[in-house]
This record gives sequence, C-alpha cells and structure tokens, in this order.
Amino acid sequence: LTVTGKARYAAGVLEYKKMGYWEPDYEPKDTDIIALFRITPQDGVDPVEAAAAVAGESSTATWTVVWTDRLTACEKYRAKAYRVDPVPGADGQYFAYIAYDLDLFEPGSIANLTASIIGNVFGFKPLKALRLEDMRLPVAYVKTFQGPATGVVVERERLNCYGRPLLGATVKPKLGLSGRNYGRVVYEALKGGLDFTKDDENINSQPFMHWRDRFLYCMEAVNKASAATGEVKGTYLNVTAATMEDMYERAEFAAELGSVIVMIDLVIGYTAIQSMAKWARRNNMILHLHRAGHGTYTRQKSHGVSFRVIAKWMRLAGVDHIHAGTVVGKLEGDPATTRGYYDFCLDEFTPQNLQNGVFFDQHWASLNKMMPVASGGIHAGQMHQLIHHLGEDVVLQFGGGTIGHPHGIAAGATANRVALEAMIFARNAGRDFLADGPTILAEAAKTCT
Ligand code: CAP
Ligand code: MG
Repeated sequence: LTVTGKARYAAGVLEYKKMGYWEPDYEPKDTDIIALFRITPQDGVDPVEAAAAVAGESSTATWTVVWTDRLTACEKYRAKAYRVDPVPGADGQYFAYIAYDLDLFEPGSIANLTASIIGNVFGFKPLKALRLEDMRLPVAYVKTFQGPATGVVVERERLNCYGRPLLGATVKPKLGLSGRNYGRVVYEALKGGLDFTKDDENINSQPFMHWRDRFLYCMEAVNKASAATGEVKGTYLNVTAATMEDMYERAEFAAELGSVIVMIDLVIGYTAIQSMAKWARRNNMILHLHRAGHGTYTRQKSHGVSFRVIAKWMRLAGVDHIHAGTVVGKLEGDPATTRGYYDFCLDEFTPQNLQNGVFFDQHWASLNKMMPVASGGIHAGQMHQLIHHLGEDVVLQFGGGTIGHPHGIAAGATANRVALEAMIFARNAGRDFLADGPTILAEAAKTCT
C-alpha cells in the first residue's frame, strides 16, 4: 500500500478512504467532537475521498500509510468522515461531517483544537476551498474550559443595570487624540447617559497617547461621571500589546485604577485570549473581546471559518463580551445568521437549526453566558430594529452615533439613552415597537434632541 500510495499520490490520486478515514456507518459517540466542513474538491476529485482526506489530515494521517501506525490505536485516533451531502444550490460544494475522538485533543486548549481542525487542511491541494461551518463540542470537552468568568448575570449585578441593553460608544477618531482630549470624550459620553465607553481596536500605545496616559485620563473620567450620575460606569481599556508581559502590565494597572473592564483584540491569538481570560477571572475583571481581524477568514462563504465557530470557541475560552454583529449597521451580517451568533453567546442549550447554519445541538454545560456586543455604524434612529433583532442582553455601541451628534458628545449619549428607554418602555407597555418605532422616536425627540 505504501508503494502504490506514493505512486498514486504522485498521480494526484488520494487514498484516504482506503486508509480508513471514511466510515459511512459510523455513529458518532456522545463524547466525539464533530466538525462540519464545506468542501469544494478540485475538478475530478471524488467528494467522499476529499472528505476522507480532510479527516485524515486534520487527525492522524500524512499522505501515505506509515509503519508507525502499527504502534498506535490508530482505529480510535483516526478521524472519521461519516457523511457527505451536496450543498443545496451550490454546485461543486459538499457538506462533510467528520467525527473526532476526544482523546485527540488536550483538555482546555483552543490552540490545540485549532491546530488540528483548521491546521494543514486549509492549504490542502485536492481542495479548491474549505470552510469550517460549525462544530459540535461535547459536554465532556466543554467542561474542560473555564468559560466567561463574569458573564451576563454578574455583569448586570456589578453595573446594577437590568431590563435594558447596555449602552456604549467607541471613542473616535480611531487614532490621534491626546490622553486629555480622549478623557474628555469618555467623560462627556458617560455623563450623557452611556454605561460604557471603549477604546478602538487599534488604540494601544502610540506616540500621540501612551497607554498609561490614556488609562489615567480615562479612569479620571469614569470616576467623575460615576460621581455625577450615581451610576456604575466603565471604559474598556484596550490592553492589546506586543507581548503577554506588556498585556499583563497594562491589565494590572487598569485593575489598580479600579477599572471594571479591560479589552483585548481577537488578533492577539487564542492562547493569549485564554491567558487574559484566566487573568480576568483572578482579578474580577470583565473581559471585552473585539473581533478585529475576523473578516479576513469569516467573510467568504466557501473558504475560511464561520464566525459561529469563533463565537463557540470564545465562549469556551472565557471572554465576557464578544462583538457579534448588528444586522442593520455598516458591517455585513444578515438577521438569521447574526441571531445564531447571539444564541451561541446566551443559550444554555442551542438546538440544531439548519436554516441558520446551526448543524448540531449544542449543550453549553453551565458555562456562563457571554454578552454579545453590537457595534458598527449604528445610531439611535435604529433603536427599534436593534431591540427587535438583538433583544435585551446586548451592549449597543454607538461610536459615530454618539460622538457625531450635532449638539455634541453628551447630547449624543443622552439621545441614545432616551431612545433606548423610550423603546423599552413602549415594548413593556405592549406596543408594537417595531412598527411604531419611528413614531416612538419622534415622540421622544420632542423633549430630547
Ligand atoms: C465601531 C467600531 C468597531 C466595529 C467593530 C469601528 O465604530 O469602533 O470597531 O463596529 O465591528 O471601528 O468601526 P462606530 P464588529 O460605532 O463609529 O461605527 O462589532 O462587527 O466586529
Ligand atoms: Mg473600532
């Protein structure tokens, strides 16, 4: 087999089926991890063989049989492609179901999981494209992760804020403000009625504003706004940095100053995210994750990783907030798919929903809920739509939609708070707030610009 395997590989023929990575009769065990890939085989490549190849390369195999297979329980360790269906309406694409034994993975490590599942296979020659659409993570595996340390329930308790979405704003312009002017924006926005302000994804420690300066001015603004309003306020201090040492140093300074929340960007990587989640748990700190960079691999429909999988991984990793889309804002995202991401953040159990691309039931095994964050081109005029699509457990973040208000930053914040409260009031009074949204906003605008 080794000799013919080499010869056939050279001729572009795959033998993963023959090597045992295709098992159409396989019944996945409750403890198996299951991955659902959308595969687009190269012309002439048998889709089942391509699925077997993905199973092989993402578990134990190399391109040929090796002698050392005989030294392992290879039957158990081989991932099993067990089902391949053509994708309705997408010529040449197939959904491949692949089951992995739990023993293939180190407990509690997203880095380890991803090195297999989105490792070599994504550069694999027999495939034109490959997309990881969904995963079923068994309870036995979920339980090896810490999950969000604070989560939605305790966050609301810490903020003393119930019955409505939380409100935030990203300080703009994205780059260039000095620490003092930045602090002014934070104060105005919080005093005007927001719960949170937020650093932008690309604010770290640039020459125009070093991180310590930003942290000091921001926390002065938070404390003053809390004192002025009697409400608990916060600002997401972005601790993203070049090294873990720098991130810990920044996060510790934020804790010293009494911040309730720190922020990281997805681009720091899975291990860094898990490290910061561990730190946040030890320090009673809410951890906000900005998904900067995800569009590079989540956006294309036939290649990459669906954001629903990233959202699942991040709940395991233990972030408390995650950017999950807006439906109506400036960044792409349709209602059903976005709702699916929100469900992954908030459910105790997410049922299969094939129409929304949710291929499996998912038990969350009592992991805390993660607060979804809607951000990107949204404003008070969309309040009824935002509440309709996204519900109550969400942070609505209006950057331009606060700081761009014609009457100033505090007026922008007040407009958002009043629009939100008017809409929640209408909803609680049993009004059809979606249909009447524009009228409700116009009524509120009579007394508040
Ligand atoms: C929003 C934002 C956020 C994006 C992130 C920006 O500003 O600060 O980073 O919303 O997108 O830089 O665009 P505005 P997502 O409120 O002024 O639009 O949440 O989809 O990851
Ligand atoms: Mg931003």
